[in-house]
Amino acid sequence: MAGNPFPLNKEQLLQAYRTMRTIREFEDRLHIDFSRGDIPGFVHLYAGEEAAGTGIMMHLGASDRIASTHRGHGHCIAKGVDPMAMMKEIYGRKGGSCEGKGGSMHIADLSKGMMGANGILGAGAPLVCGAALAAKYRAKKGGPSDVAISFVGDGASNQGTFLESLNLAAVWNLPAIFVVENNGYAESTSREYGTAVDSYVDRAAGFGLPGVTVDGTDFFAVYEAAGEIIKRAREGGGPSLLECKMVRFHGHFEGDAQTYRGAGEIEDNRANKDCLKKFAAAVTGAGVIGAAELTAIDHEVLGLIERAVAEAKAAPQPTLADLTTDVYVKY
Ligand SMILES: Cc1ncc(C[n+]2csc(CCOP(=O)(O)OP(=O)(O)O)c2C)c(N)n1
Ligand SMILES: [Mg+2]
Repeated sequence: MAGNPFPLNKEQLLQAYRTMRTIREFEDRLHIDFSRGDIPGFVHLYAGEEAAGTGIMMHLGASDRIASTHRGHGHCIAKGVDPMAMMKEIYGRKGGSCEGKGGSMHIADLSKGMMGANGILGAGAPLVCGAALAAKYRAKKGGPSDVAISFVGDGASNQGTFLESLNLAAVWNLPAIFVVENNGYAESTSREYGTAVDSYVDRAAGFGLPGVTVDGTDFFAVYEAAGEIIKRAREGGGPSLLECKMVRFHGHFEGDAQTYRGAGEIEDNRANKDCLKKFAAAVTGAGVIGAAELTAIDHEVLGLIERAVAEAKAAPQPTLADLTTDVYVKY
């Protein structure tokens, strides 16, 4: 057996792969089921971006908090939200993460530190300042040194809420991290059309925050950069920004004809920028994990997603009486 050149042991590497594969299968299944008309509402898929959410969340526990985006399924799964309950939620059924009343863009599970997906761009960042302030206060009183992480897309990074949050986090020296998931598009608009600076590190510097840019399709690059900035935040070193450059495999939303994509772009993304393929090649190439072990996980995950869909389809819809529950207090 060759030595392990990775910063994670074998069990952790398998866990990382299982998480990324679960996100991918979950998303690919939603793609199919949405096209059949089985799923109500709007769905935005995270497929292709799995390494970012997974590489970051591997450093977090349940009491660390995150705020997600409209493209939130991957963040939820990586943060430990039950995919069975998520599938029911997306199908709008009882037993879903929010009892089927939120749907894809409102999945939340506070028991896992998942404060919510969010249909409003940039809305998670101020929430994360609040969560980070609470964490800082608790740590001062002898509690755990928790962090709070806001995910934001390249488009949403231009929202005032996001920019104000960077300033507030820096001024208050909060244990907050701002992750810009730069997939090059805001809906159909290329990043260059809407953002003047090339580097989010420069933007962070303008607010007094350290920043780092990584290849978001490389799990290990994300894992290492996130580890450093999360450790710094836990130790009182304050907020940071992490830019993950990545690609999205599907359209902006399900049903998007993607006429704005360059020739061969999607094929290139899938062939050369697939974070799962890259991860698998790295760990098998180093002789740390056998291809058969990954295949076994693939089968296990497929089974899980099959069960999730079957259970979701069999679950009842919320009733009219459910409409007025969980509005304020239960969460
Ligand atoms: C405040 C606000 N403005 C506009 C929209 C409409 N909208 C939804 S997603 C989106 C593009 C988001 O792009 P980006 O932040 O890069 O995230 P991505 O979809 O690429 O993951 C827009 C403009 C919205 N949901 N909220
Ligand atoms: Mg984007």
